[in-house]
Formats: sequence, C-alpha cells, structure tokens
Amino acid sequence: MIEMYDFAAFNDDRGSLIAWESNKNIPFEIKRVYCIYGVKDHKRRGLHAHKEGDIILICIKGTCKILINDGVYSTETLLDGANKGLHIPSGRWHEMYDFSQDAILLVLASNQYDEDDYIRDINTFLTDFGHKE
Ligand code: T46
Repeated sequence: MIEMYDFAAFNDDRGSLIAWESNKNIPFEIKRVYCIYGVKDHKRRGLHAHKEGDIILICIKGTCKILINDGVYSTETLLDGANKGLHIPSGRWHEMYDFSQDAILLVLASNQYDEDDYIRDINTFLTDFGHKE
C-alpha cells in the first residue's frame, strides 16, 4: 500500500534528530540507502517500476514531488521534510520531479541493487500492472 509516514523528531534546544530503524518505524529490513541531489532544473528521475522490493522516499532537505501510478490511478505527492516518508511498494510506476535546487532525496530500500528488477518501459508496465479488460 502507498502510504505516507510521519516520523517523530527529537527536538531540543540543539536542533532535531530523526532515526529510521528496520521493522520499527520502517516496515521492512533496510538493505540499501542512497540519496539523490543536485538535480538539474526540470529534470525528471525515476520513470520506472520495481518488480520486487519496497522503497521509502524522504526529502531530508528542500522539496520535490513524486508521481505514482499503480497501473490505473496516478497520485502526486509533495515531499518537503525529513519527518515525511513516502512508502512505495513494488509494482508502482514512479517519477520524481520539481526538485528544489537544494533538495536531497534520501531513499531507504528493502533490497540490494539489481538492474533486472527495473521495468523502465511504461507500456510494459501497463501491460503487466494496468487494468486487464
Ligand atoms: C528508485 C528511485 C527512487 C547503482 O549502481 N546502485 C543503486 O543502488 C542505484 C539506486 C543506482 N545505481 C546506478 C544505476 C544508474 O547507472 O545509478 C545510476 C542512476 O540510477 P537511476 O537512473 O535508476 O536513478 P533514478 O533517480 O532514476 O532512480 C533511483 C533508483 O534507481 C530507483 O530504484 O526507485 O531512485
């Protein structure tokens, strides 16, 4: 299920801290962490779906938008803080766009990198996951 998580921060007079832990506030075992930053104006990233594995996207600095298509419906979500995490399960086409210049998008993934796990062609995705008449 596509879900937005609201992560609790420890705030005090020194600032704020948020922790992400496997099978606690993250609903899977984290196998990989990567970040996306320095995205050039108007560039879109993603444009694929995963056959397996979940990801959680957290825009720890700046802002960006996420489009998710489940094969039938599309949603758009603004990510604008380290306390917000967008959970994208497998089988969802996703695109990231409208990055602010300072944006840093942190990604927590449930599996290791495997190019064979990617569906990068929208028509293949819609054939596999779209409405079957
Ligand atoms: C995703 C979205 C949110 C690796 O070698 N290891 C890795 O773990 C990753 C994620 C990427 N790469 C290489 C593969 C490509 O040569 O980094 C290069 C750029 O990857 P890609 O074009 O897939 O990047 P995005 O921003 O389009 O997508 C990434 C993730 O790849 C993807 O799984 O869900 O972020």
